[in-house]
Amino acid sequence: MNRSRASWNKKAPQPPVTRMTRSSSSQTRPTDPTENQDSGTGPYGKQRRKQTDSALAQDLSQMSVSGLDALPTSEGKMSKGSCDPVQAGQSSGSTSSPGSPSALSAKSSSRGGLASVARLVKLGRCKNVVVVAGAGISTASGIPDFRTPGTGLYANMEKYNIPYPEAIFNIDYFSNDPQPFFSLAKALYPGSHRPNYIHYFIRMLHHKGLLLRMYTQNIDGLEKLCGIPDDKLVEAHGSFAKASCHLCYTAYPAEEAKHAIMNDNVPICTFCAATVKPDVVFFGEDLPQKYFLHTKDFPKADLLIIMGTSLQIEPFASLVNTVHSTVPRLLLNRHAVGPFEKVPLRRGDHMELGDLEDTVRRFAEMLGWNDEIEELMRSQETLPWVSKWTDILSEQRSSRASSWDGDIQAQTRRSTSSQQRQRGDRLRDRQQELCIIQPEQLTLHVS
Ligand code: CNA
Repeated sequence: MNRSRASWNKKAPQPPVTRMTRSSSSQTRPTDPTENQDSGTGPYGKQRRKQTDSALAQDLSQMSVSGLDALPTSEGKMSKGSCDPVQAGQSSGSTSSPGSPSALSAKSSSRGGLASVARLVKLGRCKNVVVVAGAGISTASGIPDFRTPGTGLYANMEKYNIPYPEAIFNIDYFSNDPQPFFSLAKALYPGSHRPNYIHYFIRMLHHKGLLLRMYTQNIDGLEKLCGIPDDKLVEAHGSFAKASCHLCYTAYPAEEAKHAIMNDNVPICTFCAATVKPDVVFFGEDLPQKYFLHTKDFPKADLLIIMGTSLQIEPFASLVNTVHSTVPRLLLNRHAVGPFEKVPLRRGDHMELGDLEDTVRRFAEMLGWNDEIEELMRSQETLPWVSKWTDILSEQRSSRASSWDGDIQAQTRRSTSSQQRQRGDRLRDRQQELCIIQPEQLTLHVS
């Protein structure tokens, strides 16, 4: 993973600008670059202009919001305007009155968005589906998200003894005290959780040849575990699959880092003796190079599915604004988030609010994929290597455990002058590499 210097306070530039930092949505969100685009340039625009495809025209006329009446709240957001029914409902603690502009707006979007999108897929209109996902797709696997009140990690921060929630992913804070992150890492490390129906739904999109790419913010590795191939997956916030020094970026064996962290030890860089961390992207760190695929993928997408994310982290959140303005966007979440908080919704935007697993199951039923997904889950989850995977790993760990600690300590002591020279060269190379690639880098940020 390439990194540049942290740029904490930088405002998120608009995609596809390539330098970005992690931020929350209280920051001024970049304007939707697709809003002023020629609506006829995308595949759906062309279809609409021809006005020959009545089925599609009907689908487009049904672009809808479902569940808005039932679940009108968004999360942790300041009201953006009194005419926003979501915010109005939230601030008054009640739903909109039947004749209010907000109610009319919600009504005019009517129901059936999920069915409309299912129909488009069945008509063969969506062959380049991009999925954008967040922690909400893994709560059904027993992994808490960040922001869900009560169960989210941010609501349970006192046990990590940090001054504010984001500190746990702040690289400077980590540099000073890695313990809060390591405590969290113990809970998030892949191994004890299994992919759920939602992950397998996405794999089925791939199986059907429809998945252009999945962009996930998750670090739990469940996408890979359910069989979504590497070339279809962008783990935008990194993963636990690799580890390196947080200071000089020297690679460190991921399993050894895991072993140390799980045993409440601090993995130490064999080069500069700074703390090693899993290659999870912190605020102020660059996103993986693979993230740049978005510049090609999003303009090519003919359907965008956004699942289980609060769209609060930049630059990831703004990706959803980089599909063509005529491309349908489907939000599956518990709450309206990001551009879906605006009323009226953009033409072509759909949202289905409620429990994600329930929604995805209904979506799969509409597509006629449910049996196949169930079968895929059964076959994958009962594979002998899958069920034994965690056991094998932990057996390997414990058999190597006694030698690891000694090895690592010995390695740090064994630093001969020739090794130091070699490492000096490596560091210089690394610095040069960073200088060369710096303009192309992405940095995660929080505001
Ligand atoms: P978030 O800010 O916690 O948002 C999650 C969203 O999912 C919220 O809008 C929830 O309402 C929604 N949600 C949660 N459960 C459900 C459900 N069952 N049905 C419907 N909606 C649901 O998390 P984001 O992903 O938006 O934030 C990005 C962070 C979270 C990334 O940096 C991740 O690394 C980080 N994170 C990842 C994991 C993981 O890998 N599983 C867990 C916790 C945090």
